[in-house]
Amino acid sequence: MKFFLLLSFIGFCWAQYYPQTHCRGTSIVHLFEWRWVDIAKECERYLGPKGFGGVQVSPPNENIVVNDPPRPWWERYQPISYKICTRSGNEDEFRDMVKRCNNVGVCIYVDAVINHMCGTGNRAGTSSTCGTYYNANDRDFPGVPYSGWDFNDGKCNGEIYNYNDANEVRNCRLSGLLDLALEKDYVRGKVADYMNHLIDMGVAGFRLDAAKHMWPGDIKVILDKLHNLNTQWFPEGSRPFIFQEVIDLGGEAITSSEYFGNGRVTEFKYGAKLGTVIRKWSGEKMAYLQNWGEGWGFVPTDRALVFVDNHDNQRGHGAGGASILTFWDARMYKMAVGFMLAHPYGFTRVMSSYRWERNIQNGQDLNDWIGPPNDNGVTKEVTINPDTTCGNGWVCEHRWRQIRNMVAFRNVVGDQPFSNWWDNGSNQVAFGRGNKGFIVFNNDDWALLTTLQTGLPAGTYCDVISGDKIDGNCTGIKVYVENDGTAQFSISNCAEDPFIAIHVESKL
Ligand code: QV4
Ligand code: CA
Repeated sequence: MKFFLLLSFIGFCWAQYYPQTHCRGTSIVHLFEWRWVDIAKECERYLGPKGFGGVQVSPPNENIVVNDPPRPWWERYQPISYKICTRSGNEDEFRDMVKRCNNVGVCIYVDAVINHMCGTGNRAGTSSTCGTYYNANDRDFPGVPYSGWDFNDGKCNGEIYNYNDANEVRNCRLSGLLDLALEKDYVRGKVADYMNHLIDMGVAGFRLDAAKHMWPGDIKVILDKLHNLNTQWFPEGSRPFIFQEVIDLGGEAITSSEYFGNGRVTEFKYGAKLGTVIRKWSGEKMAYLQNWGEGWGFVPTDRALVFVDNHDNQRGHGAGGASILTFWDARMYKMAVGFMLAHPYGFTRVMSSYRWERNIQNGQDLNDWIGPPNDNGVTKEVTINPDTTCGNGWVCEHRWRQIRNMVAFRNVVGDQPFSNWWDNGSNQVAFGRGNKGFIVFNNDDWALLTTLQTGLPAGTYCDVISGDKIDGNCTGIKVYVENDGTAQFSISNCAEDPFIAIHVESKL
């Protein structure tokens, strides 16, 4: 009995770093700007069956309606109240989505915007997604309610300029957004009430937006007020999974390690560096990835939330710069996402985007504000084409065969160790995950033809990048593993996808 108690204690006190086992899957997908009704359907028809562990949803709380520019995606990062009422849907639709996704083992993680309310530049009115009145000039948000007492004006009356001053970064306004006084019990109570309302519906955890701009101690007090997860789906005593948005590329007063006690942190170095390597910029090459992870100066693997791109840096917001790979660079993007999902480092998040008409002038996209596909501001439905891709302008990277199959690869290999590394000293590399999976990349400008130790049992395997294993057949490349575990790999540098991945469940 004592042993079980110890295990359950470890389980629960580490819960903020790992999703609940009910969330069957080792990756989550950010369905950016999707409507709740569409997410519910996607959980049942795709994410559950394909082994996605969860969905990060866009902020579900009422936000300001911005008309200039017309309905930008970023209006959802300017809260007006904590009513579940946005372009993605109302509370009933949200509740139904959580239930239907949980019922197929796909957990819901809410993007919690709790550092601030709307920008100071907005005047008063009811231009909000639920019609709630607000007066930014008077710091008046009757929908919560918040008043002047609840903001940091007394501590700091301006914007954040100096990222080397930790007080300024926490107490001043990020891009002019009214900064909440999170050291006040009243404000902490309102934020916790909002998050508990979501937890009681069945939400399994949170992305904490702009966490760098909140004191770690204030976050901790709020997290300690959170309820245990809903026992309709989660074991008694389960705690929410937490990942904090902290952009730390080094050189600032604030470091991500300050936030480790609260949960995981977003590791922005990951996507920036991986993009540089796959693009072969600055002399980087894939052979250098042998010590990928903490060896590259990233946070410890059990504190890292990793991704190739996110909703900010895929359009030049936030951090990462020009090296960030996105769906616009599809061939390289699939290699980067494939590498991320095969490698053991960190907890992985896949981006799922919508297309917009870029207008790049001097390296900046003047259309970086464009919101989701819509009809006069009403977000469009996610339609599914006969070939399983998405229509209506939704990119659905998570449905691309190469990415969907690598999400499955990560589930199959579990916690098997990084093994059997090989490289040609340039951009041809390979590595395994114990005796469960193996992946080979050719990012050089010449063919790869070599025999490698895979660590896998002998047999014929279907490559899950070029195809699928369907009814006992491979629709793509076959790989023959000999009794000694070796296999010959041939990858043209002109291949549509110059990488091959096999695992024990793609074996014939
Ligand atoms: C403008 C002026 C300000 C002025 C203000 C007055 O720039 O100087 O004081 O008006 O109101 C939008 C506009 C921005 C405008 C602001 C407030 O782009 O020009 O300020 O609204 O009206 C997203 C977008 C921002 C957007 C914001 C709010 O990226 O452009 O600002 O939503 O709508 C740092 C942080 C990191 C942050 C990242 C973007 O450390 O936490 O910047 N990332 C998260 C989210 C991100 C979001 C926010 C934080 C804010 O991922 O999407 O910003 O919630 O690195
Ligand atoms: Ca703040």
